[in-house]
Amino acid sequence: MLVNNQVIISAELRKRFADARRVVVLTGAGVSAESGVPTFRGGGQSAVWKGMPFDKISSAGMLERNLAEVWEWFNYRRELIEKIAPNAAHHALAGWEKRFPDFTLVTQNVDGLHQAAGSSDVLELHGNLWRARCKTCGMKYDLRDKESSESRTFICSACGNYLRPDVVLFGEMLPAGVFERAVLKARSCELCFVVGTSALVYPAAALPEIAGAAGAYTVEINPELTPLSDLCDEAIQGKAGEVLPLF
Ligand code: BJW
Ligand code: ZN
Repeated sequence: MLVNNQVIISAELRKRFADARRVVVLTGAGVSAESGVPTFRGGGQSAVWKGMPFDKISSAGMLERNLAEVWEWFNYRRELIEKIAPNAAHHALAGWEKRFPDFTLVTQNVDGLHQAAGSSDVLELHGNLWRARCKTCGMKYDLRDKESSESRTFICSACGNYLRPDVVLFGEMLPAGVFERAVLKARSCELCFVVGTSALVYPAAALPEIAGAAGAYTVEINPELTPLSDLCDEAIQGKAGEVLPLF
């Protein structure tokens, strides 16, 4: 609810928040926007890298056509995110993990900022750009680790084949078991928040609908309306870093 341009949390939502035990939160790029991480579609324009829209450069096809270019795009983003800190939204959600007996944070973000804010159990649907994995044997590498990040070749030390960013590109399957775990939690939660996502990318965008269909009270937090706004019980139009700390 907006009163004089100020977000007011409804009495109904306050009560549900106070009583809830099982809570699911789905986040998207908008949660990191106030930290300075560019969104994909949020500004009304697609993110572009060297003239290529992000859905082309972040695609399974591009990985096959030009792995070096994909690495350049992810190296650029890691350099950007390295200088960035979590914001009030990340910190509020890290606090919720301690507050609720059964709390599940599901993110589409690959930036690692939820963990940097102190969230310890994050279901990452689209992977993490701080990890690489071998295209052949699947071995994972931590790119924060000096040795891996200094390796300019991005070659697997176990089998000698190429590494790729450990993220989920368009047209690729999500990591085994992660979405399934999120669906189980969505089906049994009482309260489901969907924060800072355009809700266009599937299967992630289905989670709030799954929660709502199973009886959860659903709440969207986003300055813009999305395809989910009308389906949620409440759509709070505001920035994540301003709204989440109000709870
Ligand atoms: C703020 C704010 C502030 C701004 N506070 N808010 C069913 C129907 C149709 C298509 C499909 C379907 N099922 C699957 C598909 C295909 C495809 C898909 O969904 N396509 C649609 C786009 C049409 N999905 C897939 O390919 C997925 N794989 C899959 O389903 O496998 C099975 C399969 C395979 C093949 C065929 C069919 C099925 C994989 C999806 C992987 C997505 N990957 C990316 C890139 C990750 C790597 C990288 O980082 O480069 O993930 S795409 C990109 O979008 C990224 C994001 O995680 C994802 C979602 O974006 P998000 O987070 O919503 O960001 P934005 O920018 O879109 O929105 C930001 C929002 O924030 C806006 O609303 C702002 O208003 C708001 N905001 N400031 C709060 N301060
Ligand atoms: Zn390997």
